[in-house]
Amino acid sequence: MKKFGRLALAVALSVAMVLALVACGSKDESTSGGDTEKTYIIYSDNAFAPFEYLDPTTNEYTGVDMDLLAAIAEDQGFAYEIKNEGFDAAMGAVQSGQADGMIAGMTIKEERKETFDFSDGYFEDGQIFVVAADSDIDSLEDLNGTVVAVKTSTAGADYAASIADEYGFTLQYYEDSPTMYTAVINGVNVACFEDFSVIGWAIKNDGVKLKTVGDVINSAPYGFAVKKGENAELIELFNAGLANIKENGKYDEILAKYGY
Ligand code: ASN
Repeated sequence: MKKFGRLALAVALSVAMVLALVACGSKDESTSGGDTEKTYIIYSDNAFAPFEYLDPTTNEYTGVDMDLLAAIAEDQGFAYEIKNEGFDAAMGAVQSGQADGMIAGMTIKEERKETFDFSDGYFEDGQIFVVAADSDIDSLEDLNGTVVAVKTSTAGADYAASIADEYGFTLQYYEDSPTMYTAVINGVNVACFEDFSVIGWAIKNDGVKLKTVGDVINSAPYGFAVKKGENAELIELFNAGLANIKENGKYDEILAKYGY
C-alpha cells in the first residue's frame, strides 16, 4: 500500500509538472502571437441588403459584408462575433468600446475619419434621391415645404441635411432602411435618400414600390471601421485578408453571388 501510495504521488507530481509546462508554453504563444486568441465583437446594420440582411429561410444574416468578413477572418485566422443591431447602433457601439469594429456598408467619409479608422475600400457606392413609384416628384426643387425621410447617422442623412435649407425641406429620422422606405411608400414622407445599390436591390428583389430620381451622388468606397486609434491590428488583419481574397478569387466569387 505504502509503495503504491508513493508511486501515485510520483505520477501526480509528473502530471502536474507537464500541465505547468503546457500552461507556460501556451502563455508564451499567446503573447508572441498577437491578439489571435481574442474574439472580436463586430457590429453591423440590421437591414441593408445586399450587404447584410436576414435570410428568412435560414434565419441567419447573410450578404456581401457577412461573406467578406467570414472569408477574411478565415484567411487571417481570427475569431469574431457578429451583432446586427442597426447602423446608428453600430456607430455608437464602436465609439463606446462595446464593439471592436463594424462592417455595415459604411461609406468612408472625411468627417468620419475624425472618430474612426478605416480599412481599405472594398466596394464603391453613393447615395440617390428616392420617391414613391407613382410619385410625380422629379427634382430636388419639388421638395420645397416637404418632410424628407432619412436614416439616422447615414451618409444619405448627411447629404439631405446639407441641402435641406437650399431646397426648403425638413428631415424626419428613421432607425433602419425598411422603415424609411415604408414612410415614403405610405406617403408619410415624400422622399428619402439611400445608397444606390441598396435601394436598387430593394426595388428589384423585394418589390419595394419606390423609384430613383437623377444620378448617384458622392460616390465613395465602403470600409470596415474601428474607433480612431484603437484595434489597429484588426484593420491590418482586414486589409491583409481583403488583399488575399482579392488575389485568390474569393472576393469576386462573393460579389458575383449577389449579382456584381
Ligand atoms: N452607407 C451608409 C453610410 O455609410 C451605411 C448604412 O446605411 N448602413 O452612412
